[in-house]
Order: sequence, then structure tokens, then C-alpha cells
Amino acid sequence: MSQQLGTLEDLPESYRDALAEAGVAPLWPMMRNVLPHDAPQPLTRSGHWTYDSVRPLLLQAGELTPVEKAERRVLVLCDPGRGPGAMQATASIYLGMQLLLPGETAPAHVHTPSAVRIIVEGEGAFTVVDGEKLPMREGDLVLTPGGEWHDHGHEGNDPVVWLDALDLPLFVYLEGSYAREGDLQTRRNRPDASEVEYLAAGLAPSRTTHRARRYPMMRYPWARTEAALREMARYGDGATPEVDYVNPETGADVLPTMGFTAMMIAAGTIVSPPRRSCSSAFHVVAGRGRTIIDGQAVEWGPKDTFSAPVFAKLSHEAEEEAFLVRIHDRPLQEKLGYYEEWE
Ligand code: GTQ
Repeated sequence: MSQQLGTLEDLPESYRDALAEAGVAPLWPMMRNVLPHDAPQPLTRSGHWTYDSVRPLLLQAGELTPVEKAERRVLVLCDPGRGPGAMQATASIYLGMQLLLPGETAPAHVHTPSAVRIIVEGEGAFTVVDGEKLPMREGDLVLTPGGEWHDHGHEGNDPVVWLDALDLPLFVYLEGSYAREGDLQTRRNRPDASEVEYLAAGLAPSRTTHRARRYPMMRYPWARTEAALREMARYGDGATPEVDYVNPETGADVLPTMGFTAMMIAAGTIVSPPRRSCSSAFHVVAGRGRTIIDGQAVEWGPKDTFSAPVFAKLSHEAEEEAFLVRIHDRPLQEKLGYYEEWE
């Protein structure tokens, strides 16, 4: 039975003053704010950032601000629920669009939050993580886990844009966010682990001779993701083809807090996932369609990004064959023991 709780105004002013003086506050007037009944009441609102609107602004940033003055030349995707300037897209997920121009480098640093890049446009850029050079091709997913040194470079001829996803809001909330700067790394002269040790799914270097790193594979080439989704569509049981990005040694999600799931939606198909306790953002690798989010339609096209709050009711409809990567915080919620899905 829901009980109407007492308010602050119910209390005598002298008592309220005495509480404040003592550095305490009554819980009951605030109880429902911090423990709403039956479901969370997210501040987050669904956002939609079209590539057509962000791209020219990002290229303008390339003219206005040299990379030396930016360190990372990024336009942050601000949660509409938190308003302009919000350094987050959902409570736990930060998203930004980063531009690197030919010949530029973004200096080496290491920080507590983890970052993941999804390459949106262009060729020739790379990220170096812990001495490993990771090429960045369109659609690739590239990890820079917390605590790993990383810098970015660009050997191509045209601008390169990628989407950054970080668990930064969490680290800011925990007062655990900080970075250190260093010199550009020397790169080992060999391809990244996705082209060597983990070239084939289901094969890992022998455990008798090889000691796996905590993050053994830091680049997930898009071509393999797309190929897997296409074969699942061809031979599957009609379910929406979906793949999680996992650590090839452990099968666990690629990072402790953030999860990445790629999905293929055939043209003309409607997909209605369960309501999930995790927040999410979708990046459109290819295709066109619409997603109804709690009754509101987002009309998306190639390279767009959109977000959904926790427990959102979602329904995706592809007008053209579509590939979406869903960025979410299920791994974090599972570790905290409260991830759930409502049909
Ligand atoms: O590329 O290292 O969007 O440190 C925000 C913080 C990107 C990065 C961001 C970062 C980076």
C-alpha cells in the first residue's frame, strides 16, 4: 500500500533550521525521489544525433581548433534530459564524435575510464594501445580499456571520424576520473592481435605457452561482424541476428562496465526487444529505418546515433537492410546484480 509521506513543510521551521545546523536532513520528504516505486524515473531522455548535423560542425572544429589545443577534438553528444553541455548521453555512458585530420596525432595518455571507438568515416587512422597499432576501418570496434596508454594517429588523406563511447560518467560520479599524459608510444612492428592470435573465432593461442593479456584483442574488424550476422540471418531460426563483442579468451563482455552488441535487421522487418534495465545508445553502421522509443519515433539513417533511457519500450523497423551497434551498460548492471528484462 503506497503511503503519502510527510513533507518538509509539515515540520516547524525552527526544527528544520536545527536540522540544517546539525548537518542532517529528514529522509521521508525525499524518500520517493531516491527510491521511486516500481521502476526508476530516469533523468535521461532519448537523443538523436544525425550524422548530417554533426559532421559539418565537427569539420568546422577542425578549422577552428588545432588538435594541439584540443588534445582530443570531440563534440560530445549531450543527453537532452540533462540539457546542453551535459557530458553524457545516459547516466553511465558518454558519447562523443572525434575528428582527426591527415597527419595529426592525438597525444598519448592513460586514464581510469575505458573507451571504445566505432569508426564512422575515413581511412588511414590508427590507435596505439599499449604499443599495439590498431588500424581503424569503418565499422571497426577498437578498445582502449582503462589503465592502458593510448594515442591516435592518421596516415591517410581525408578526415577520419569515430564515435567514442566511455564509461566516464560513472568515474566522474565515483570521483575516480583522472588522466596522465606521456610520450607517443613506440609501436611493435606487427599486426594487431585480431590478425594474429585471434584471427579465427574459437581458436586461442595455446594456454601451455601463451599468457593471455587481460584485454587480449582490442580491435574487432567490422567485416567479421557483418559476415557473422549475415550467415546467422541465412541459417538462423528467424530470430534477429545479434552478436555480443566478447573477450576471445574468457567469453566475457569486452569491458567491465560497457557492452556492445551488433544487430542486423532485414529490410521491412520489425524488431521489438524486451524492456531492459540498462540504458543504451545505437550507432547505425549502415541502413535506414525508424525506432519507436516510448512512443516517439526516431527516423535514422547511416552513421546516425540515438539513445534510449533505462526500461525504454523499443521497436525497430528497417526500411533498408540495417546494421546497428548497441552500446549498453548491461555488464555493469550484471556485476551489481540488478540487470533485468521485462517482456
Ligand atoms: O580519445 O582518449 O571522447 O580521453 C574523451 C576522452 C576521447 C580519447 C573522448 C578521451 C578520449
